Amino acid sequence: MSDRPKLLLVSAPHNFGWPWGQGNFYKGFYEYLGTGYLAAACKQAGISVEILDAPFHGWGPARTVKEIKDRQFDVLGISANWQEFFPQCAAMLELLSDVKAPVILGGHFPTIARKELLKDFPVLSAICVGEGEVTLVEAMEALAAGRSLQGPKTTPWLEVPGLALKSQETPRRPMVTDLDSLPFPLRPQAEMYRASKNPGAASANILSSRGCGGTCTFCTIHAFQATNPGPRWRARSPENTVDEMEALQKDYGFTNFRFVDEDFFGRCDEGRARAEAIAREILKRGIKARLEIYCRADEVDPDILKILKEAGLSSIYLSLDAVSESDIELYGKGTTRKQMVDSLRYVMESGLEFGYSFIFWHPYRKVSEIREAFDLLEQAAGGDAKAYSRILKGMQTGIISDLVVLTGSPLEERIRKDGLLKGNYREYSYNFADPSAAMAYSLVKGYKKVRNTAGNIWNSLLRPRMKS
Ligand code: B12
Ligand code: SF4
Repeated sequence: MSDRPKLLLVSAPHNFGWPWGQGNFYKGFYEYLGTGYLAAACKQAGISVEILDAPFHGWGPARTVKEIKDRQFDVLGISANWQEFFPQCAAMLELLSDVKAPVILGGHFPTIARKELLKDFPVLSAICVGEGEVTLVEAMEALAAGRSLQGPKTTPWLEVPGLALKSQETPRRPMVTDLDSLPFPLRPQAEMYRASKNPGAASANILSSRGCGGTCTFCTIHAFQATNPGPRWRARSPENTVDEMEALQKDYGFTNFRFVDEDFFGRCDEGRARAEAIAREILKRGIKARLEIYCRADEVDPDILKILKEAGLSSIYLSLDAVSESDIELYGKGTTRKQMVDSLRYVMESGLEFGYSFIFWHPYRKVSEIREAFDLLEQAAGGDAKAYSRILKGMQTGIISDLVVLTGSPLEERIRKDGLLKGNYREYSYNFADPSAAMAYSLVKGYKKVRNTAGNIWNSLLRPRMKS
């Protein structure tokens, strides 16, 4: 180990929607900010750090491992947020089994499944429990300071809060409450995102808040938040948020900004006031920008949309999720059907581009309920055929969208209790309680498979291949 330990931060490979080796970001791929935030905190503390973003390059596990082994590092940090992508990360961890440096894994899924993952992957030295900026800096500093300590290479980490080690968990670390105190994330690929000809990719992602006040039972954001003490929703100030936008405009020329907050409005009055203040700050500084946000159906109304639109809001994504009345209860949405209908009306009347999602299939689905989703859309269209077709176009998940049972989610427990859960903590599937739902599901799924195969053939014939 050199004087100051070197950190290599890897965003684990994943194959979101298209084959490896073709440079994912060309297809409207989203920038991942987790490694950027971690690297910025390390850089600020004087720690030498390099980011390897495997999904951005379209690298699979083997290529990622080759890139890792071609580099010199004293600590390997791996980010593996998504449970659904974990098979690729698992393949990579297997191939890394001879790495001598300490390996630390972080993200939503690793935080939740830390005990099982530490047991199943001997190469892992530690898992970061929750947000990692402060923990990672302290872990790097502890290694630098504790080199003379006897015992395993991670002995100095026994003193670092926020870690799960093979032998024990260190005390929990409170969430960062003053988000303005964090340095802006490093963005090694910003230039390429901005220059992308694909409008979906040519946006800078901005994280203006963390956490969510929602209680959706299929989600694990609340479980992730609950691992460490602190408020469930925290926000950056409007000034700090707009400072970052200004810097991104000045440094790279970005004009499109995608707010990737779990919930932009925070489901509280303070969150709404902050959203308005961000809009005012943008207008005050005369920033010309196109904005995109994600939010819940119970958070939009014409007033808030008006001011955000003045500030550049061009597109909005609503998580509707619940297909039927009974889904609202099952999914713990806390949103009424009226709010769902109204939110669609408001976004349509505001003239914004919009998208929304339903989760159509789950173990308790009754085929007759599916109609309720389309009734809701018809209601939002108010009998206007043009409006209805516009609303239909906004449905981004499609009729095959199915529940992904996440480890640590309240639905995992319920489905297990009902004897319908299959698989293990890394990858669950389920049986349907109603056999006619099972049959209908396999029909739609078969159709989707055929459509995707045709789409892939079309894509691979038309899209120029990038060097992997
Ligand atoms: C960008 C994004 C994507 C991109 C990923 C692009 C990429 N380059 O990898 C894409 C579009 C591919 C994507 C896909 C999906 N996504 Co997504 N995505 C996001 C989004 C908007 C931003 C991620 C981000 O930048 N976060 C900001 C960073 C700072 O937070 P973080 O990742 O948690 O990192 C911190 C800690 O986890 C920790 N940490 C992380 N890594 C490491 C590593 C080390 C070494 C250490 C020490 C610490 C550490 O420290 C970090 C800093 O504090 C989040 C929402 C969000 N705000 O997180 C949703 C989100 C993560 N996605 C979500 C979902 C559901 C999906 C999909 C499953 C949706 C779907 N059904 O298709 C798919 C996955 C599909 C699949 N097949 O698996 C959910 C997850 C919900 C949950 N866990 O219950 C989220 C929270 C959105 C939401 N509110 O519903 N997604
Ligand atoms: S609103 Fe989104 S982030 Fe919040 S609990 Fe529901 S699904 Fe999770």
